Amino acid sequence: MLTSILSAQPTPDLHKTPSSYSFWSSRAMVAFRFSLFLAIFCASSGLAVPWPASLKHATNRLRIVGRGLALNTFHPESTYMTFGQGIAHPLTKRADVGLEEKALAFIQSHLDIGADAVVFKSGFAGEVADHAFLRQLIDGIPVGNAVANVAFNKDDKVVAVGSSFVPTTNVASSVPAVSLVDAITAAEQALDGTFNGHPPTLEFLALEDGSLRLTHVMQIQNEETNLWVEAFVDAHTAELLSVTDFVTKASYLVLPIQEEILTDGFQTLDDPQDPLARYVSSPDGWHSDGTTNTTTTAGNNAISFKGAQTATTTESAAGLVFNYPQNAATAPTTTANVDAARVNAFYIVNTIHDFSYRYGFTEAAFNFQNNNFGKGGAGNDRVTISVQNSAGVDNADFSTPPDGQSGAMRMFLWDITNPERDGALENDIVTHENTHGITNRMTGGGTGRCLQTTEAGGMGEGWSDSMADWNEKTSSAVPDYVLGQYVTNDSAGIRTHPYSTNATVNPLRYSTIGEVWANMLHNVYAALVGVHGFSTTARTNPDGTEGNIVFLHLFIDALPLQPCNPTFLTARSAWIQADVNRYNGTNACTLWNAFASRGLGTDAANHVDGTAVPAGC
Ligand SMILES: *[C@@H]1O[C@H](CO)[C@@H](O)[C@H](O)[C@H]1NC(C)=O
Ligand SMILES: *[C@@H]1O[C@H](CO)[C@@H](O)[C@H](O)[C@H]1NC(C)=O
Ligand SMILES: *[C@@H]1O[C@H](CO)[C@@H](O)[C@H](O)[C@H]1NC(C)=O
Ligand SMILES: *[C@@H]1O[C@H](CO)[C@@H](O)[C@H](O)[C@H]1NC(C)=O
Ligand SMILES: [Ca+2]
Ligand SMILES: [Zn+2]
Repeated sequence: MLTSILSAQPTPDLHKTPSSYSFWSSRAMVAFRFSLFLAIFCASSGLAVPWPASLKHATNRLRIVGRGLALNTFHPESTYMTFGQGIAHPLTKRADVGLEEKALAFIQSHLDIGADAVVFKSGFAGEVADHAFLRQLIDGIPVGNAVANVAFNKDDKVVAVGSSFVPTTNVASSVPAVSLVDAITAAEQALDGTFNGHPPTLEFLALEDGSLRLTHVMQIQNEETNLWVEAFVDAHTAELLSVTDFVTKASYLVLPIQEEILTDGFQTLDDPQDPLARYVSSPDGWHSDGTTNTTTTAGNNAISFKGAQTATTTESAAGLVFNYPQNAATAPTTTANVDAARVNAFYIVNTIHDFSYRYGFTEAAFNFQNNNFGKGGAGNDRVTISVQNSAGVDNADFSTPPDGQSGAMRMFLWDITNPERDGALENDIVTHENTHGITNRMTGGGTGRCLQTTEAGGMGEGWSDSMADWNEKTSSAVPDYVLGQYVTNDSAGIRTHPYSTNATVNPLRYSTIGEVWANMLHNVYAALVGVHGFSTTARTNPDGTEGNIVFLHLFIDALPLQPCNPTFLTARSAWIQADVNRYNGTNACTLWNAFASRGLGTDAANHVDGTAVPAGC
């Protein structure tokens, strides 16, 4: 059940013919497209309408964890404001005030709270904005799901503030009655997993009924059931109250059945590494961790191996000549094909590391590296890539624990064809998974906790598809985009519709939620390339003015700018603000028109389409 690139949905046609399932109301059907797990839960419990309150997908998520435990997690709604050219903060007039100090001062005045009610969590200075991430504090204990983010532009003005701080009228005693050991036992039993030794914390947790519970927070894993969560166990009752799910799973996807051949071929790339990466993103190259050089698919940014890291070796190549052609006629598990898979995934993840670094996913911005070369952030967290992982089939997933713990990519075999196909050989799937790591780390300050609601998690799928879409462009043409053609041997890929600027080809709008975020970004991309043209060197030169470069800057810049658990509305606002920060708002109308073309205009709200754009657009 815990899947990422697409669901393990047993009746794949269901999504494509919603009208034939009259059992569900249209709203339930929308939710069904959006959340497979939710829909299954509702079907079995006989509920026709999963969301009594229409906005719950912005604050909740029903999760099925471990061996089928259903948990409804709650994430207080974020308020979010952006300020264009910026507003002053209380310490504006003081010279040399640090990010932490001014962020704390601003949030105290903005929310009218005392200095003892907020604590700095993390922050970093980006190229065009500085970002601070804060948490609510009660009796010196942080509230795990009540957070804030403040962004400052380079004129020292506040340009964005998000907050999910909650009222503190009903707060549990801050002295635990249940020991940590007992809490861990309770979590292990409830989740059918094992505490992984990562240092536990004591945090308050805001619940939907307005109460604040004291919780022991610890990580629980179970490889067999694809479980890796942060468990929040009530420190007074030992009840499991909530989880942060680090494994990114899809929720609205289908497996189509028609088949067609993929034509893209393999190429030998000599020294594909960004030549300037040695000075910028990977100072010691791809085959060194900063102290030791390797001749294997193990380096500072990633390590790729078959199956389990402990059980199987990485790929080795004398002289770093990784020349392992795939043999398409034989099973993926044959030696030559395992070699090809390890090498390809390693190459893609390193390439993404290097170009995303140039656009702002740096050490300080919580990226994945073992050695951070003293540039900030927490190290020892290169991406682990398990190819041909046996935990699943017809899928892939990516786990994003907090900064300082490795992101874990797992690629599975796809059994639709004979011989089977390997997801590690389909670049859009590797890109999709790797992008989950980028969005989960950059939203909310490196905690891995801020794409947890149904809506934010669904948008996470959209960013991942959008990055794959971006990555495959080679000219200013913006053809319809399909993901997952190779592994499925299907020209329709694994989504319900191709991504297209043509509303006949892809009719999804804001009101249909689900996959539409990726199509909105496809339209934004097409509009920007239409205005600014296309650069063939966007991966290695982020300083160009072309539309695909502008797009990726705004994509990355908006992530730390948006609030924890963003909605379509707040994520869109973050893009508009990102454009002000970097381009002084010159693309505002281009962006507004593209978002409005799919119903996300200025008058959009509560998943009702709006096509209005600001005056002058
Ligand atoms: C690792 O290789 C790089 C060149 O790729 C070289 O500059 C560096 O000195 C080597 N480091 C060690 C420890 O051998
Ligand atoms: C892929 O689909 C085509 C067309 O349906 C079919 O001829 C071919 O055998 C399929 N390839 C595999 C490996 O299943
Ligand atoms: C949009 O797609 C439809 C269906 O493929 C096609 O008939 C139509 O010409 C397309 N419109 C444009 C503007 O390309
Ligand atoms: C930026 O845009 C604002 C209006 O939105 C304008 O007043 C200002 O002059 C612009 N700054 C630059 C450097 O173009
Ligand atoms: Ca890191
Ligand atoms: Zn995904």
